[in-house]
Amino acid sequence: MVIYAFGGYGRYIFFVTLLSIPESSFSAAFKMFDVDLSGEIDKEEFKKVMALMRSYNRQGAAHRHGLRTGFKVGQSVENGGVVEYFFGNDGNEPLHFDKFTSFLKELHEEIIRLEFSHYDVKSTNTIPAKDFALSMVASADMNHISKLLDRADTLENDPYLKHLRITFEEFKAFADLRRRLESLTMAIFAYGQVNGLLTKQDLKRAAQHVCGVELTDRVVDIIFHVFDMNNDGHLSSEEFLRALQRREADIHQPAARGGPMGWLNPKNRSSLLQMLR
Ligand SMILES: [Ca+2]
Ligand SMILES: [Ca+2]
Repeated sequence: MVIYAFGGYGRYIFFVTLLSIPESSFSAAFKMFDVDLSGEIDKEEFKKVMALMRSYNRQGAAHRHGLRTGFKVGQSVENGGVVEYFFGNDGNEPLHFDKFTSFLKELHEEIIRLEFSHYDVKSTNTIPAKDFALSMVASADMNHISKLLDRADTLENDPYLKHLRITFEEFKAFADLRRRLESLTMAIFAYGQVNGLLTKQDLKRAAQHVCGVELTDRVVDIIFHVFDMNNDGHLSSEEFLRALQRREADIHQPAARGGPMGWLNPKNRSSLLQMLR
Protein backbone atom coordinates (compact mmCIF):
# COMPACT_ATOMS: atom_id res chain seq x y z
CA MET A 1 0.00 0.00 0.00
CA VAL A 2 2.70 2.42 -0.95
CA ILE A 3 0.44 5.30 -1.91
CA TYR A 4 -1.42 5.31 1.39
CA ALA A 5 1.80 4.82 3.29
CA PHE A 6 3.39 7.82 1.69
CA GLY A 7 0.66 10.39 1.50
CA GLY A 8 -2.71 11.42 0.22
CA TYR A 9 -4.26 13.16 -2.70
CA GLY A 10 -2.28 16.38 -2.37
CA ARG A 11 0.89 14.56 -3.26
CA TYR A 12 -0.53 12.77 -6.17
CA ILE A 13 1.40 14.79 -8.72
CA PHE A 14 4.54 13.27 -7.31
CA PHE A 15 3.15 9.78 -7.82
CA VAL A 16 1.75 10.63 -11.23
CA THR A 17 5.28 11.51 -12.19
CA LEU A 18 6.67 8.20 -10.95
CA LEU A 19 3.75 6.29 -12.45
CA SER A 20 4.42 7.85 -15.81
CA ILE A 21 7.41 5.53 -16.06
CA PRO A 22 6.16 2.37 -17.79
CA GLU A 23 7.49 -0.93 -16.49
CA SER A 24 9.35 -1.59 -19.72
CA SER A 25 11.35 1.61 -19.12
CA PHE A 26 12.38 1.14 -15.49
CA SER A 27 15.92 0.38 -16.50
CA ALA A 28 16.14 3.37 -18.85
CA ALA A 29 14.57 5.56 -16.17
CA PHE A 30 17.14 4.46 -13.61
CA LYS A 31 19.91 5.49 -15.98
CA MET A 32 18.21 8.80 -16.54
CA PHE A 33 18.06 9.48 -12.79
CA ASP A 34 21.67 8.41 -12.32
CA VAL A 35 22.95 11.63 -13.82
CA ASP A 36 26.66 11.05 -13.05
CA LEU A 37 26.50 7.37 -14.13
CA SER A 38 27.80 6.17 -10.78
CA GLY A 39 25.47 3.14 -10.80
CA GLU A 40 23.34 4.51 -7.98
CA ILE A 41 20.98 7.42 -7.56
CA ASP A 42 21.67 10.01 -4.87
CA LYS A 43 19.15 12.35 -3.37
CA GLU A 44 20.13 15.38 -5.42
CA GLU A 45 20.00 13.44 -8.68
CA PHE A 46 16.59 12.12 -7.76
CA LYS A 47 15.16 15.53 -6.88
CA LYS A 48 16.58 17.13 -9.96
CA VAL A 49 15.10 14.58 -12.38
CA MET A 50 11.78 14.46 -10.55
CA ALA A 51 11.49 18.24 -10.77
CA LEU A 52 12.33 18.10 -14.44
CA MET A 53 9.78 15.36 -15.12
CA ARG A 54 7.18 17.16 -13.05
CA SER A 55 7.52 20.41 -14.88
CA TYR A 56 7.54 18.56 -18.16
CA ASN A 57 4.39 16.60 -17.34
CA ARG A 58 2.58 19.61 -15.95
CA GLN A 59 3.35 22.12 -18.60
CA GLY A 60 3.22 19.77 -21.50
CA ALA A 61 4.09 20.49 -25.05
CA ALA A 62 2.46 23.92 -25.12
CA HIS A 63 4.91 25.37 -22.59
CA ARG A 64 8.02 23.47 -23.30
CA HIS A 65 10.14 26.53 -22.56
CA GLY A 66 9.49 25.72 -18.89
CA LEU A 67 12.14 23.06 -19.25
CA ARG A 68 14.74 25.62 -20.14
CA THR A 69 13.78 28.37 -17.73
CA GLY A 70 14.54 25.83 -15.11
CA PHE A 71 13.13 23.86 -12.26
CA LYS A 72 13.89 24.94 -8.76
CA VAL A 73 15.48 22.04 -7.00
CA GLY A 74 14.13 21.46 -3.53
CA GLN A 75 11.28 23.85 -4.02
CA SER A 76 7.85 22.52 -3.14
CA VAL A 77 8.70 18.94 -4.01
CA GLU A 78 5.98 17.31 -1.97
CA ASN A 79 7.29 13.82 -2.04
CA GLY A 80 5.02 12.10 0.46
CA GLY A 81 7.97 10.61 2.33
CA VAL A 82 9.41 8.85 -0.70
CA VAL A 83 12.68 10.75 -0.53
CA GLU A 84 13.19 9.60 3.07
CA TYR A 85 12.19 6.07 2.10
CA PHE A 86 14.70 6.02 -0.74
CA PHE A 87 17.59 7.88 0.86
CA GLY A 88 17.16 7.39 4.61
CA ASN A 89 16.36 10.04 7.17
CA ASP A 90 19.71 11.74 6.78
CA GLY A 91 19.30 11.63 3.00
CA ASN A 92 22.70 10.03 2.46
CA GLU A 93 21.81 6.46 1.53
CA PRO A 94 22.34 5.74 -2.16
CA LEU A 95 19.41 4.27 -4.07
CA HIS A 96 20.13 1.08 -5.96
CA PHE A 97 18.38 -0.36 -8.98
CA ASP A 98 16.54 -3.13 -7.07
CA LYS A 99 14.93 -0.83 -4.55
CA PHE A 100 14.02 1.68 -7.25
CA THR A 101 12.34 -0.88 -9.51
CA SER A 102 10.56 -2.81 -6.77
CA PHE A 103 9.12 0.46 -5.49
CA LEU A 104 7.85 1.38 -8.95
CA LYS A 105 6.42 -2.12 -9.42
CA GLU A 106 4.56 -1.83 -6.13
CA LEU A 107 3.26 1.56 -7.15
CA HIS A 108 1.88 0.14 -10.38
CA GLU A 109 0.29 -2.72 -8.45
CA GLU A 110 -1.27 -0.30 -6.04
CA ILE A 111 -2.98 1.48 -8.89
CA ILE A 112 -4.50 -1.82 -10.02
CA ARG A 113 -5.71 -2.38 -6.47
CA LEU A 114 -7.23 1.10 -6.34
CA GLU A 115 -9.05 0.50 -9.59
CA PHE A 116 -10.37 -2.81 -8.30
CA SER A 117 -11.67 -1.19 -5.08
CA HIS A 118 -13.31 1.46 -7.22
CA TYR A 119 -15.55 -1.28 -8.66
CA ASP A 120 -15.73 -3.30 -5.43
CA VAL A 121 -18.05 -0.80 -3.75
CA LYS A 122 -19.28 -3.22 -1.09
CA SER A 123 -15.78 -4.50 -0.26
CA THR A 124 -16.66 -8.11 -1.00
CA ASN A 125 -13.28 -8.70 -2.64
CA THR A 126 -15.02 -9.61 -5.87
CA ILE A 127 -16.53 -7.52 -8.63
CA PRO A 128 -19.38 -8.35 -11.03
CA ALA A 129 -18.43 -9.65 -14.47
CA LYS A 130 -19.95 -6.59 -16.09
CA ASP A 131 -17.77 -4.20 -14.11
CA PHE A 132 -14.75 -6.28 -15.03
CA ALA A 133 -15.76 -6.07 -18.68
CA LEU A 134 -16.19 -2.30 -18.36
CA SER A 135 -12.75 -1.96 -16.81
CA MET A 136 -11.26 -3.89 -19.74
CA VAL A 137 -13.08 -1.66 -22.19
CA ALA A 138 -11.90 1.44 -20.33
CA SER A 139 -8.32 0.58 -21.18
CA ALA A 140 -9.02 -0.69 -24.68
CA ASP A 141 -8.85 1.06 -28.01
CA MET A 142 -10.90 4.26 -27.89
CA ASN A 143 -11.82 4.04 -31.56
CA HIS A 144 -14.06 1.07 -30.83
CA ILE A 145 -15.29 2.19 -27.46
CA SER A 146 -19.03 2.43 -28.12
CA LYS A 147 -19.23 -0.97 -29.77
CA LEU A 148 -17.19 -2.51 -26.95
CA LEU A 149 -19.38 -0.84 -24.34
CA ASP A 150 -22.44 -2.32 -26.03
CA ARG A 151 -20.85 -5.73 -25.86
CA ALA A 152 -20.05 -5.26 -22.17
CA ASP A 153 -23.70 -4.32 -21.62
CA THR A 154 -24.98 -7.48 -23.27
CA LEU A 155 -23.12 -9.50 -20.70
CA GLU A 156 -26.20 -9.12 -18.53
CA ASN A 157 -28.23 -11.09 -21.09
CA ASP A 158 -25.95 -14.09 -20.76
CA PRO A 159 -27.35 -16.39 -18.06
CA TYR A 160 -23.91 -17.79 -17.27
CA LEU A 161 -21.70 -14.71 -17.48
CA LYS A 162 -23.98 -12.29 -15.71
CA HIS A 163 -23.60 -14.03 -12.34
CA LEU A 164 -19.83 -14.41 -12.46
CA ARG A 165 -17.76 -12.47 -9.99
CA ILE A 166 -14.08 -11.70 -10.45
CA THR A 167 -11.49 -11.72 -7.68
CA PHE A 168 -8.64 -9.27 -7.32
CA GLU A 169 -6.18 -11.96 -8.44
CA GLU A 170 -8.12 -12.47 -11.65
CA PHE A 171 -8.40 -8.73 -12.16
CA LYS A 172 -4.68 -8.32 -11.64
CA ALA A 173 -3.85 -11.23 -13.95
CA PHE A 174 -5.56 -9.46 -16.80
CA ALA A 175 -3.83 -6.16 -15.99
CA ASP A 176 -0.47 -7.98 -15.91
CA LEU A 177 -1.21 -9.65 -19.19
CA ARG A 178 -2.20 -6.41 -20.84
CA ARG A 179 0.96 -4.76 -19.61
CA ARG A 180 3.26 -7.51 -20.82
CA LEU A 181 1.56 -8.45 -24.01
CA GLU A 182 1.98 -5.37 -26.08
CA SER A 183 5.44 -6.37 -27.17
CA LEU A 184 4.64 -10.07 -27.31
CA THR A 185 1.70 -10.10 -29.65
CA MET A 186 3.57 -12.02 -32.32
CA ALA A 187 4.62 -14.71 -29.89
CA ILE A 188 1.04 -15.01 -28.66
CA PHE A 189 -0.28 -15.54 -32.14
CA ALA A 190 2.11 -18.38 -32.71
CA TYR A 191 -0.30 -20.20 -30.38
CA GLY A 192 -3.22 -19.70 -32.71
CA GLN A 193 -3.68 -22.89 -34.73
CA VAL A 194 -5.58 -21.45 -37.67
CA ASN A 195 -4.16 -18.39 -39.36
CA GLY A 196 -3.21 -16.76 -36.11
CA LEU A 197 -6.74 -16.89 -34.72
CA LEU A 198 -6.85 -17.56 -31.00
CA THR A 199 -9.32 -19.91 -29.35
CA LYS A 200 -10.03 -19.57 -25.65
CA GLN A 201 -7.67 -22.45 -25.01
CA ASP A 202 -4.94 -20.81 -27.15
CA LEU A 203 -5.24 -17.59 -25.19
CA LYS A 204 -4.93 -19.39 -21.87
CA ARG A 205 -1.89 -21.37 -23.00
CA ALA A 206 -0.22 -18.34 -24.54
CA ALA A 207 -0.77 -16.19 -21.44
CA GLN A 208 0.74 -18.97 -19.36
CA HIS A 209 3.68 -19.87 -21.57
CA VAL A 210 4.64 -16.52 -23.03
CA CYS A 211 3.81 -14.24 -20.09
CA GLY A 212 3.62 -16.52 -17.07
CA VAL A 213 0.13 -15.25 -16.35
CA GLU A 214 -2.63 -17.64 -15.32
CA LEU A 215 -6.05 -16.67 -16.67
CA THR A 216 -9.09 -18.45 -15.21
CA ASP A 217 -11.82 -19.80 -17.49
CA ARG A 218 -14.29 -17.13 -16.48
CA VAL A 219 -11.81 -14.33 -17.22
CA VAL A 220 -11.24 -15.82 -20.66
CA ASP A 221 -15.01 -16.16 -21.15
CA ILE A 222 -15.48 -12.47 -20.37
CA ILE A 223 -12.58 -11.42 -22.59
CA PHE A 224 -14.14 -13.32 -25.50
CA HIS A 225 -17.61 -12.01 -24.74
CA VAL A 226 -16.37 -8.44 -25.09
CA PHE A 227 -13.65 -8.65 -27.70
CA ASP A 228 -14.66 -11.44 -30.06
CA MET A 229 -16.63 -8.88 -31.99
CA ASN A 230 -17.70 -11.09 -34.89
CA ASN A 231 -18.66 -13.90 -32.50
CA ASP A 232 -16.75 -16.57 -34.38
CA GLY A 233 -15.23 -18.01 -31.22
CA HIS A 234 -11.75 -16.78 -32.13
CA LEU A 235 -9.81 -13.66 -31.36
CA SER A 236 -8.21 -12.30 -34.49
CA SER A 237 -5.11 -10.17 -34.13
CA GLU A 238 -7.22 -7.03 -34.69
CA GLU A 239 -9.68 -8.06 -32.01
CA PHE A 240 -6.84 -8.89 -29.69
CA LEU A 241 -5.01 -5.62 -30.21
CA ARG A 242 -8.21 -3.75 -29.55
CA ALA A 243 -8.20 -5.26 -26.09
CA LEU A 244 -4.60 -4.30 -25.47
CA GLN A 245 -4.26 -0.88 -26.97
CA ARG A 246 -4.82 1.83 -24.47
CA ARG A 247 -7.41 4.37 -25.30
CA GLU A 248 -6.18 7.40 -27.11
CA ALA A 249 -8.98 9.85 -27.71
CA ASP A 250 -8.95 11.80 -24.47
CA ILE A 251 -5.28 12.19 -23.70
CA HIS A 252 -5.58 15.97 -23.72
CA GLN A 253 -8.07 15.95 -20.87
CA PRO A 254 -6.55 13.62 -18.30
CA ALA A 255 -8.55 15.13 -15.44
CA ALA A 256 -11.79 14.31 -17.23
CA ARG A 257 -11.11 10.59 -17.08
CA GLY A 258 -11.56 10.35 -13.36
CA GLY A 259 -10.73 7.27 -11.37
CA PRO A 260 -7.30 6.07 -10.42
CA MET A 261 -6.47 4.88 -13.90
CA GLY A 262 -6.68 8.46 -15.10
CA TRP A 263 -3.24 8.80 -13.58
CA LEU A 264 -1.77 6.46 -16.10
CA ASN A 265 -1.99 8.94 -18.87
CA PRO A 266 -0.53 7.90 -22.21
CA LYS A 267 0.59 11.48 -22.64
CA ASN A 268 2.78 11.19 -19.55
CA ARG A 269 4.27 8.02 -20.91
CA SER A 270 5.19 9.51 -24.22
CA SER A 271 6.63 12.57 -22.49
CA LEU A 272 9.02 10.37 -20.60
CA LEU A 273 9.91 8.38 -23.66
CA GLN A 274 10.70 11.60 -25.46
CA MET A 275 12.92 12.62 -22.59
CA LEU A 276 14.71 9.30 -22.66
CA ARG A 277 15.56 9.59 -26.31
CA1 LIG B 1 24.64 8.75 -9.38
CA1 LIG C 1 -13.56 -13.15 -33.73
